[in-house]
Amino acid sequence: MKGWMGKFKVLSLLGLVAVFLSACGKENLTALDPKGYGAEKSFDLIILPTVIMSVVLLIVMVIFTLALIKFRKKKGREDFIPKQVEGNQTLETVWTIIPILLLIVIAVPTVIYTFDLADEADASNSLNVEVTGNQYWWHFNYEGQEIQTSQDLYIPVGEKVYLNMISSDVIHSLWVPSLSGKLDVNPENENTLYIQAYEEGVYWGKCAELCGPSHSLMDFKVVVVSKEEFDQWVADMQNFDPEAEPESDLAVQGRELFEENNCIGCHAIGSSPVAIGPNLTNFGDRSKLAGTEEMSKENIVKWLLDPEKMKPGNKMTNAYPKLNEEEASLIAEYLLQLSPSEITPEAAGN
Ligand SMILES: [Cu+2]
Repeated sequence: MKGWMGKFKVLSLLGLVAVFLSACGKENLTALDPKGYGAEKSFDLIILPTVIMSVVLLIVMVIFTLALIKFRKKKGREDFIPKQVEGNQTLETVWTIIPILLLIVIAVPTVIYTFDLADEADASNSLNVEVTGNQYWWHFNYEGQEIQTSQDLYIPVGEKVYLNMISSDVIHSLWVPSLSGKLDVNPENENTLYIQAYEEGVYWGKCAELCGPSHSLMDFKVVVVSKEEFDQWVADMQNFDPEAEPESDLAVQGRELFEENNCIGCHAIGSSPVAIGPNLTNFGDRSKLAGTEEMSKENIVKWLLDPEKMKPGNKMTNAYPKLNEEEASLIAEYLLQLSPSEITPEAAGN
């Protein structure tokens, strides 16, 4: 009975691990299916030690099992004591040298890749994006391009894109598991990471450093598009006129409310560097609301009526006047039509 219970526990644990791993695979939030240079190198560094250590484990378990069988207490030989061996220079030398060799085999590629992934030699002739981590969202400033945006980072496929990262508050960590390794985003010093994506698509990114009550909701997307699409997106973002009159009457009313309530004090629309809250230039194109929620009018209204409920500890909760449902709905109309480009996460596919 006891044995069965033990097996049941092991099976349940394996089941849980399987569920956990499959959840990680959702929305390509996985380091096990690399689609970018940094992720590929990181994956290699997961596989190499795993294979080496599995072989070591296998050999140790085989020797352990053989010893268990060989030196078992046998009937009629209960008092038998095997020959005691003390000190064996050959054995001791072997089991010191083998682990050293194995560690060298793991260390060499680790050191090479570490330097390789920190290499900034191409930064001056590549696309550079200044990334600011905020509780609990990401700001992207395309250096020299007059483009500011939040939450969705557009990059061209195949090219090295340098992310120069700083935090406006606490320590965060940027991680797009299928494209790159992770790197701390500190308030004091700028850290640089480059991303080079192999395939077009939308890749899920996360903050990987506990940074407050909504840390687990600090998600963002990397939208990888072709070079032509990227150039088109850049042109669309640069040509966007934040002053242009919205097409629908509801959106016009929403915009009036947006101005009356001084939303613009924190949220810039256009290339203004104000980034107390997320830049809303292409809000209507975003793949998700607040990082994780479905982008819908209903959810925007929910957010506007009670942001604290969707993202506990966010700055907006105490910073804006309470709206009624009708006002929230009009503002949502205005925000949803902020769509400068046809190059969107939806078009880039998932
Ligand atoms: Cu964070």
